[in-house]
Amino acid sequence: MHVHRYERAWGYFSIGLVFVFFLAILTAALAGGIQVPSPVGQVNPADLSQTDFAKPGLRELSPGHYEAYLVAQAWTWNPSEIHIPAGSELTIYVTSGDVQHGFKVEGTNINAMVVPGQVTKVERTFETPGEYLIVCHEYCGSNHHLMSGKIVVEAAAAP
Ligand SMILES: [Cu+2]
Repeated sequence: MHVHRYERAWGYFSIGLVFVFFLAILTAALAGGIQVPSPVGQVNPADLSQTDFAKPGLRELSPGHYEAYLVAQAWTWNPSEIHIPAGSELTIYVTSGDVQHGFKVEGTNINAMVVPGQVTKVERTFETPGEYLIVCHEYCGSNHHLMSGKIVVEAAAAP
């Protein structure tokens, strides 16, 4: 079979690109520490009262370190607002009490699935004061588009 030399060259180039992209993924995962958000625990979605999600909300672990337990439920986030001071490190545990939801925080790289029965964990340090919109990006029913919340990062008080 005759293959034109340009076609052969582009073929080799395309195969080479696959290896370049694969190396980029390996570099990001191993050297850059970029990981896909993965479930860190399991809960019974029908009875969150026996879990850490019984009282959703923000907890201060130490100065500048917070954790938040967040429950996604059609069509709200509980709590719908989280307030932290600028420069805080925030760990968010999120689960769903009903159907599958999506968890995206605008202006950040936080983007994860919220699956009933599973606990999703995301971490980030919020340096810049402002309001960060939380949206559900997985269709979860007729009022999906109304499902939003926010993380309010407050500027440190002047000394
Ligand atoms: Cu939704």
